[in-house]
Amino acid sequence: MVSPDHSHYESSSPMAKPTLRSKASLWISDGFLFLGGALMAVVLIWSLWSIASPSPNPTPSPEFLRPEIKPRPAEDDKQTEMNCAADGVPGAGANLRRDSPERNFYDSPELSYSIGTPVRDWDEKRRDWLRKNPSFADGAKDRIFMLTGSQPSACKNSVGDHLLLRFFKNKVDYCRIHGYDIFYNNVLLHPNMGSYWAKLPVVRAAMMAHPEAEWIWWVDSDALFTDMEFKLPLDRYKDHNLVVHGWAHLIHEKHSWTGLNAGVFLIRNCQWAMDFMERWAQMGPQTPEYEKWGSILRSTVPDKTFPESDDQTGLAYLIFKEKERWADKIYLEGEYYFEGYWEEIVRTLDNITEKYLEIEKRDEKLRRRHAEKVSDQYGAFREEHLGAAGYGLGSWRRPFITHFTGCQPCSGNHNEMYSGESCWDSMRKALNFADNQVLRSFGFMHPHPLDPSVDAVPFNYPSYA
Ligand SMILES: [Mn+2]
Repeated sequence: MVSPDHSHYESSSPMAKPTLRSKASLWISDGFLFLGGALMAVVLIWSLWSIASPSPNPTPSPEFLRPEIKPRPAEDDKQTEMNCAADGVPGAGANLRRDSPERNFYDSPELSYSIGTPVRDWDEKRRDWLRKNPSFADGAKDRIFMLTGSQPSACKNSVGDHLLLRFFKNKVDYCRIHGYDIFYNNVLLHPNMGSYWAKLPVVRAAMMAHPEAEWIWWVDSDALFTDMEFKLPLDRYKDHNLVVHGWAHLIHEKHSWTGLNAGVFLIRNCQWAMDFMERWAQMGPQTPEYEKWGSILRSTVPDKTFPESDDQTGLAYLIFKEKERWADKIYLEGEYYFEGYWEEIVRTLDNITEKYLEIEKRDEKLRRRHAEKVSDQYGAFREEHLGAAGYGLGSWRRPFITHFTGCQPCSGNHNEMYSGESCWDSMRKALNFADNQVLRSFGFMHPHPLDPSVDAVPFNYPSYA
């Protein structure tokens, strides 16, 4: 996305010294180890119990130490085989080797994956498909499908493709940890919808290609997860169909195009969204109306500085101008970094690392080695310590998504208010900050935020990692 207006660049402070190993040795003593072992037993019992029991029960019985694996009712033999270890994982019982032979919307010759071809009765069509493919019904209510992508050709910037690979790897890591599917698109699904318009046809196609998903989550190629544990608060969005990072007063009162950011959004796979995508796309470069929309947007959005119609200004316009039709179903998330501006975030990462180390000093179960697959559980444990951290600007919580708006890793162009170095160093720093959260489950970490090498972290509990 093109860059929004923001404050002057200030060069980030010199990188903090490596802290991981030196800190660890200060506080791990024999006494601590002994006490740690005893506490650990208590914590382990408590934590296993809290996983197994959905309702509060102050006197856990011994069963909780033997997690029970219940076979599901057999639909066919293969599926039972897949299911028996999958209890509690949403959608893990999905049968990938069976499609219902009954006719469904995929058999309708008049339908298309392309934007510009409106779909009717999509909610019913999706429901019908799920009815006929019941192994996908479990978990369908909250199922998320992530989308991202970049241009079809090689990057002009010599390290651009490497950076895109790292940004993509970060999304794959996040999705693997949370059990989400992800698709990376690098072709133009509509030949005339390039740059920031290119995502619209991808979202439209994905809605139809993935009827099992309730939510499609677009995340720009220049955005990355800097909290690998945080999960979208989907309950909060239950009455909404589109979620973007934004501030209502900036859109409704100021008609500002920077009142939201269109580089990350969550859209429900439903008829409303089909209609909305068609409406939004009507402002795009593939239509004869493109120039007209350029002037309409420029005349109604005072801080828009360039003549072309763009997706972000178009989205803001639909919210303030066609309020009755759309705004009720659009959630402007401003509480946490649904996506956040890198220049504001990257300078806070060292302090956040310190704060999280302090939490881990206090809570042994957070230092416990565990399989990557159960990382969600440790994210929930950590959450208990983050009540005072706050969210967003000024918080010491790990920022959820850091967006390198204005840096353009692939082209190498960047907004003139930053030096190229600040962009590239900040990207490496944020990528390593995120990577450390993943690598520790594999037993390694970067010793310093800008160091590409890694050190092994001690295996034995409760050494710090
Ligand atoms: Mn972007």
